[in-house]
Amino acid sequence: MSKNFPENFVWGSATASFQIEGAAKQYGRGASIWDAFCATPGKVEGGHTGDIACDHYHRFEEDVKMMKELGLQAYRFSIAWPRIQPDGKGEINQEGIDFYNRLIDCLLEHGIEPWVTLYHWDLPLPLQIEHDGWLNKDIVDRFEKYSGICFENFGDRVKNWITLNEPWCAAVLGHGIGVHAPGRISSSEPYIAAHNMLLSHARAYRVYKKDFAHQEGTIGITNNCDFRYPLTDKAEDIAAAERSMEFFLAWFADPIWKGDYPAVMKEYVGERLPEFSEEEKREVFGSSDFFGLNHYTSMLASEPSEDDNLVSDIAGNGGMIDDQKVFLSDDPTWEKSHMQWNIVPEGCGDLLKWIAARYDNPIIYITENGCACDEPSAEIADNDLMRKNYYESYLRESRKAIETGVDLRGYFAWSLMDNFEWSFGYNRRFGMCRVDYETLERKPKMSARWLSQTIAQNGENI
Ligand code: GBH
Repeated sequence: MSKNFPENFVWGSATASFQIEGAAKQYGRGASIWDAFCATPGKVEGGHTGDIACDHYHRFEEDVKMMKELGLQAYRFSIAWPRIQPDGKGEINQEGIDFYNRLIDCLLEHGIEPWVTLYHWDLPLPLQIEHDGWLNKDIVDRFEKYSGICFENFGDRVKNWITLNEPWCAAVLGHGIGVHAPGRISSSEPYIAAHNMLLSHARAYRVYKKDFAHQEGTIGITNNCDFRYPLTDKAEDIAAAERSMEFFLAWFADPIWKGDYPAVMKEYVGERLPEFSEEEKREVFGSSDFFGLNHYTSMLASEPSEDDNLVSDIAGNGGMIDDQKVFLSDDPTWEKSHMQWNIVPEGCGDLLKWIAARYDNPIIYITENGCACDEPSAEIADNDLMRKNYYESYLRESRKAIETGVDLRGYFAWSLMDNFEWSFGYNRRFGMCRVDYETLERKPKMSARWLSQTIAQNGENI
């Protein structure tokens, strides 16, 4: 068996508009729910905002050059909806279109393939204030229009589209426990938001296939999933781990790959789980050309005992934990990242296999994978051995999964550079390139140089 990754394996890195662009109030960009969330006292560490971020809006040429030097083949970025339609529904802001045209052209001139996410959480604020954002079904029509504008303007050059990034986060973190914009806290809204996101995704997919088929691109959704191992080999713990996976990933993936929500969710959530009409089921089923996966960490799952405290506000585990009836814990031997997320490389391989088994071996792309390291100085950042080891071990397990038949076609490291880490502000660094937030200077860290060599030999060094 060759030690290489498959021929044509896509090697890239990823970012998101709000996390890097800055120029938040310039060039006709409207406000997003994240601008409002940042302006709400106590929501973001240090009161940080996206106003300047990494100033990528002004420095994208330098950033593309850096990608080229690292040998990246693909770059996944997101489009800020409020830059394209400042109020989310009406007029197009030409300056926004021009910006992404410049970025896309620059990438192509450097031989880097653009992978474009339409929505990475920066919803135009008026849609939230006037229409309740993802809670209102009329978002489906609005997302359709916005997507169409993007396909029409960029689709001659962009051949890889991702509709939504991590609807689980927008649903659970944004509408369940309120740690992400729009900051809602509810036990029913996450299911409604998720439902409308699935319908919006599917609509964008159908429009692309119907009206833009001549562009001959691929389009899919990216879901995130933390893997779950059973705490013990007792049947009820094995069932708890499986149930947790269904609440995490199958919630979003089953409707697309199987045609409806998992039975266990219908049973446990009851009438708070919206239902798809037969027509909607048909629209959602089969609406993704590939399985986009963002993966970072794993946890242990068990059947809750009487004294287990089911805390519904553990960030990341989600308010839905009350519905799942699963108790989550850590294996004390697992190393943790600066996010306190467990570093569990074999979880990555096992998750890939879980997806392959449940969804009939779809084409998978890892559209995000990475590690936060505490890097107070440039010297420490330059020695990011922990991140290099993280990439290497997760990639090794990915390759092993490929060897068992998993159809993994690409890997995008999160993130190209240090950036605005949502509610943690600029205090958590995920970048393979350092950003000095004073001077805004960027510099590849050791992990980036390692990834660069890895790409050059298609992973033979792993
Ligand atoms: C991604 O989400 C985002 O797409 C990206 O914008 C962001 O910058 C990046 O990750 C880093 O945060 O609390 O131990 O139970 C990641 C999705 C969901 C992964 C919650 C970790 C919680 C682990 N995350 N999960 S834990």
